[in-house]
Amino acid sequence: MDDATSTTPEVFDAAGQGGDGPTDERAWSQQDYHHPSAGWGAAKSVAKVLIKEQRLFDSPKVMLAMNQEGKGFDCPGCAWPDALDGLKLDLCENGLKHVAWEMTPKRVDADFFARHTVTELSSWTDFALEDQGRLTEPMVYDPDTDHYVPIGWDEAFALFGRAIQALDSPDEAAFYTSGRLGNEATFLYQLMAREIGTNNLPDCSNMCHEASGRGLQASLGTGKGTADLRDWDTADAIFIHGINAASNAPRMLTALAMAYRRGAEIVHVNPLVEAGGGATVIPHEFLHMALDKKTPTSTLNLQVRPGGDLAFMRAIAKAVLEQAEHDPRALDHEFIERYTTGFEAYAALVRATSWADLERQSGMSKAQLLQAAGIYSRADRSIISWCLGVTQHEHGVDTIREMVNVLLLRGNLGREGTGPSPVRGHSNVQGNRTCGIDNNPPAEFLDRLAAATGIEPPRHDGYDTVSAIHAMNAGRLKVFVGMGGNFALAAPDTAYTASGLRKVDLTVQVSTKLNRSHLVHGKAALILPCVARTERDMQASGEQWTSVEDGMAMVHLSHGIRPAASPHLMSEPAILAGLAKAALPATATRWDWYVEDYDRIRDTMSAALYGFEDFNRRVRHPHGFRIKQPARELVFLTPSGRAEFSTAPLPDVIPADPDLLVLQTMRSHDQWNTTIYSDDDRYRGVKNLRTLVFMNAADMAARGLAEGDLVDITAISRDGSLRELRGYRALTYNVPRGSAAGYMPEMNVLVGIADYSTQSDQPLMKNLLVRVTPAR
Ligand SMILES: Nc1nc2c(c(=O)[nH]1)N[C@H]1C(S)=C(S)[C@@H](COP(=O)(O)OP(=O)(O)OC[C@H]3O[C@@H](n4cnc5c(=O)[nH]c(N)nc54)[C@H](O)[C@@H]3O)O[C@H]1N2
Ligand SMILES: Nc1nc2c(c(=O)[nH]1)N[C@H]1C(S)=C(S)[C@@H](COP(=O)(O)OP(=O)(O)OC[C@H]3O[C@@H](n4cnc5c(=O)[nH]c(N)nc54)[C@H](O)[C@@H]3O)O[C@H]1N2
Ligand SMILES: [Mo]
Repeated sequence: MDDATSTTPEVFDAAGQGGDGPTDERAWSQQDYHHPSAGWGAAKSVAKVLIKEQRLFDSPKVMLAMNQEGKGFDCPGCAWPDALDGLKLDLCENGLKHVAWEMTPKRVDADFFARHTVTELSSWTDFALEDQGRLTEPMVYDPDTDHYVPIGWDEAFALFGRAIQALDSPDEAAFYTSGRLGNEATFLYQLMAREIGTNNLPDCSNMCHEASGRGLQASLGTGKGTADLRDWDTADAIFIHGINAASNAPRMLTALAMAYRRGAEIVHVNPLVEAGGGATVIPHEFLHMALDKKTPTSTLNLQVRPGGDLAFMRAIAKAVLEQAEHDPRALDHEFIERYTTGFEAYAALVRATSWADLERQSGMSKAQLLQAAGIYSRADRSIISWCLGVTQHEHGVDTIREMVNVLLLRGNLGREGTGPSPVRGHSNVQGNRTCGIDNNPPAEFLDRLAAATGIEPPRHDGYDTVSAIHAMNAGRLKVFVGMGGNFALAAPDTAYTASGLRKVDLTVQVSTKLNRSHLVHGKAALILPCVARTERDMQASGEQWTSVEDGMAMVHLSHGIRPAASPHLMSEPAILAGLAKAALPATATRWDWYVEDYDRIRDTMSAALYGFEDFNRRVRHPHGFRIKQPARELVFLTPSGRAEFSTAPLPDVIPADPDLLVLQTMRSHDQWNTTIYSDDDRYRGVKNLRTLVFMNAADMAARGLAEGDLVDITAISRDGSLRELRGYRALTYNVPRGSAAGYMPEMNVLVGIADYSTQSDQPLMKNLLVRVTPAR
């Protein structure tokens, strides 16, 4: 990086705030990006990664095995579903980069750890840490020498077992899940936690789509979206809120381009005009690829005020209700009558909300709002989809319920081409929740689990991500297990999270690559390396497969095809069995028996989990199977037995102090959550710079800032505490006045632990109140 200084507080010793990319002497630059998304820019970027990871030769074979029905592995890149015709080269630049990252020939072995102390590694960038390659054998932290040293698997398990048995209460242990974990391992993981006696199961969903689950559950009685890929292929109008599709769900672009060709309306609602709101070259259309021929992926881009999506949706509802005064077809009266409750109260609320308030809170003119409403009312079938731009706000749950309200008005549910459609993040994050990762599990789930497994699960709630961090800091958490992920960097309030992790007696990280969470560790610490998604998993009965659930509730098998990165790796289910047996000497669960043959885990899951009946047979179908969505069949598991209109007050999302900006933290094109591939952000035209803040030209001018000036960013937390990042560069960008944007995870130093939504408990990662001033 250039002269951008490090930050305060220096959370990770010499390393600054974490989340940094490769150090590079090149100067930074920024230009507008005029090319279509995907296409040759993407192809070039993939080639670079394959060359860097020395994977140009065997990659084509591996890539062709990705997302192919009935064989091959599920792309770990995102949760977008696989193409249903199974013929397409169903892959994307960022999926390929993600797989290449996993397949690197580089290794982090015992010699590596012997050469570097933890203190030394702590001064490395996060890029450099992961760039060392794959972890090869279990390691334990040695406080006398400050090195990680090798430990046998059995000894490692025994260390964990002793730590669990030494607890005063099982609730002194917490078990974090990142959304990579396959369904079978997920089931064993929650079984272990609950047999130990705790529901402390924080997960990345607590930072991601918790609001979606809660909103949909309250409105429709299901925590998932109802739309699937066929619906995306048949909708007349698709509304896309708060997703950077070209970077974070690139295979969605194909669905959007196809929708455009059939004449569907595609409305992007986002404070930024992202590349997905432009045009794309569809990668498997080789002729178009050769000619760089682009297809639009948008018919309308609307720049919403941060947090203004509820107002935007209510404006659509208001326009629909006004139209209904003279046009009986504006509302689906029959649907409302038969399937919903609360319509009158909602309609009264909407009528009572003024256009002036809706304009102000959405940040759009009435003309723009009516244009969007016109698209919605002309369409026979509409889908509304969203991602983090909606969920990581205070009013995420209310906003999602408002989206459902709007869908209900015109019966856009339970029919082809319609429905709510959250775009999930990690490739199996939805499966994790389905298979029991829930710190607040419903009683029916626990009853079925008890009946199927014979364990007595605890009935009280456990910690989620935010409460787990508090518990660590208060000395109430003694053992923390990270099943994948990078908790130290992904979680909010980096300094507070780090101090919490350091107070824990034992941290256990099950990982594929070295990351910050191995360096910010408990008094004792284990690194347990595992077999990855692309790799073969051999057990006593032969080769095993694992299943995953995509973001549209399709469950299918994933077959690793490459040899494991090291002969000393264990699979995630095998590691969990080892940990569980050590922690539970009198266990009633046949852990080894399960690991010998994952079909046995699936048989128990059939009995324990709703929607997994006959799991082993159905999952072997070429596309797997779809978990039944009752709401899709117009069966509503809500208290009223109907779809419930909500009546949330219109939130005021405009900061009272005009000097404050609303800052969102987002991903660059060249990163995967806490994994940073480079300091570039292609579609936003940025090269070699991550320590930046995008601002509106008028907000720059008001602060006397010129392009590229160094600034300090001070976040004002809800509890009044201040957090600061120094020496960032302010860049002019097309963001609404009063808002700003920068990158996660480094900006997690600005997210106060008190800054979480009271509706979803999600940290407000898209809604920080900050002051930006010229650097001191
Ligand atoms: N290549 C790649 N793919 C990924 C990931 C990755 O890091 N890299 N991460 C995966 C994960 S875990 C997830 S959860 C998803 C995340 O996918 P995204 O949700 O696309 O993630 P972000 O980069 O945080 O982008 C948030 C988007 O919301 C917009 N936004 C911010 N505030 C608002 C608002 O108030 N209203 C609206 N309408 N929009 C707003 C931002 O401008 C931005 O476009 O991607 C998954 N896929
Ligand atoms: N400020 C801010 N913070 C955010 C967000 C934001 O938008 N803004 N987004 C949030 C969201 S949506 C999410 S989902 C979280 C992500 O949080 P996490 O899921 O905790 O983080 P990742 O960066 O995805 O985890 C990367 C690590 O996972 C490990 N890993 C990779 N593959 C495997 C595997 O197959 N098995 C195992 N056991 N380990 C593996 C590797 O060691 C790698 O270093 O971050 C959240 N944090
Ligand atoms: Mo996520």
